[in-house]
Amino acid sequence: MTHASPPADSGAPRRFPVVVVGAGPAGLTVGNILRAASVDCLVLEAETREFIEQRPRAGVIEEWAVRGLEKRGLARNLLDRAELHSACEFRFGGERYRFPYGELTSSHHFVYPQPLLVTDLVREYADVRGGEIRFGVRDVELHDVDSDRPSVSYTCFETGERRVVHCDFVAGCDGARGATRASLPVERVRIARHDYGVGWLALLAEAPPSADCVLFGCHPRGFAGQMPRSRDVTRYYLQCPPGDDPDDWPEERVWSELRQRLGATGVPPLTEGRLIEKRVLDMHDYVVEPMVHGRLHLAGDAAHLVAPIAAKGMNLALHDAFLLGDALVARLTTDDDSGLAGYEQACLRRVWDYQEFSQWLSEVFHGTAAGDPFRAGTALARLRRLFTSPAAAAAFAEQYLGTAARH
Ligand code: RFL
Repeated sequence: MTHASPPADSGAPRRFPVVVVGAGPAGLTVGNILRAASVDCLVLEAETREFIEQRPRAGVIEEWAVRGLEKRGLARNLLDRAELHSACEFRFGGERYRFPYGELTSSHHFVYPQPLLVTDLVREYADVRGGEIRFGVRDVELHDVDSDRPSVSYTCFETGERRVVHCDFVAGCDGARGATRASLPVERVRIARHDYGVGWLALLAEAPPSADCVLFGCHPRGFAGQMPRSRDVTRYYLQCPPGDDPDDWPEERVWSELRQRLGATGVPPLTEGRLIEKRVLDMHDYVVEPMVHGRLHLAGDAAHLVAPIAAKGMNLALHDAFLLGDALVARLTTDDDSGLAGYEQACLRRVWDYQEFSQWLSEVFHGTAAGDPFRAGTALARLRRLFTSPAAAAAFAEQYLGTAARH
């Protein structure tokens, strides 16, 4: 919410050129870019450091995003430890079909769990580049973002006191449930939303991957997916009704469904293990416009959510963060405004491209189980086309890897 003027600060008011709200991949990347240029900034995070370093989420990072992190000195551990993937496998009609996207694009997916990336980014920001960060903050409020003297107030975790920070710019990187989006003027905001009408039971199993690549099972019982995360932990997904109760999915039921939906001629049995995460995600997307209001710039899930169907969300968050970090540095060090002026358009072109691809892929994944023979027929046609038409395969690989030269 935007408040006309900040409340009195119970301590000495501070001033930072930039306040970043949210220490996810977007916020921490912006913070690191600013610190590399010796621009001071303050990151405000609602959770503890331990919590954000362990929160399991994404795992697939596109090569252009890895190179963007590398260019900014943020990919050392990732490049040492990430697994490089160059193929995925579709299973449908009782058969398996390997899709070697690395051969088609010379580009790869890097598998590196989000908590490891966040751990690297926090360490680099706070411990190496000397960035300031407050954990456990409450009730973040933005003030006067439509003026050239914005400020941010929050309740301090340690003292319970209200603090005020004056700044030149606010980066709203506080994810899908954050507070900064509420500062956009109600009369100008447009939220474009798409509901898929399906849920995914998102699972983490304490077990080695069942295959060396991502698996997509398109089955009349519903979609199933396998995404390797590390040598000991594997993510699985099972399509389910939206709003389903995870408690209705005991371990035996989960493994039985996975075996059926990922079954195909000649495949080895799944490597089963204890389930350490089990939650239902209602699959939906949204895009918030404008992403910019005065001195507030939104980035990542705060501005746009893309269901994890095509593993794109963190990649988009990093794309925004590269653009925003570089643009803020240009503005604050050389008075060059061009990056900030073009920020929203540059973000949204890739955002809409990825949203469209997720929608396309959703039909491939879910069409077979839609209970509609027409949708099942067209879903199968899309799948077969990937393995019969080199042009269709090349187009799919480009979108799956995000390698288009222009968006
Ligand atoms: P984040 O990561 O949500 O970070 C936002 C941070 O802001 C904090 N926060 C606040 N701080 C202060 N005040 C407030 N009022 C605040 N409210 C919130 C939060 O605690 C948090 O630390 O947003 P960011 O940086 O935009 O990054 C987005 C990504 O996290 C997200 O898009 C991905 O996780 C999506 N996603 C995937 N993306 C990929 O690119 N590849 C994948 O393989 C992939 N797999 C996934 C995913 C998301 C999943 N879930 C849980 C929806 C798999 C799953 C299961």
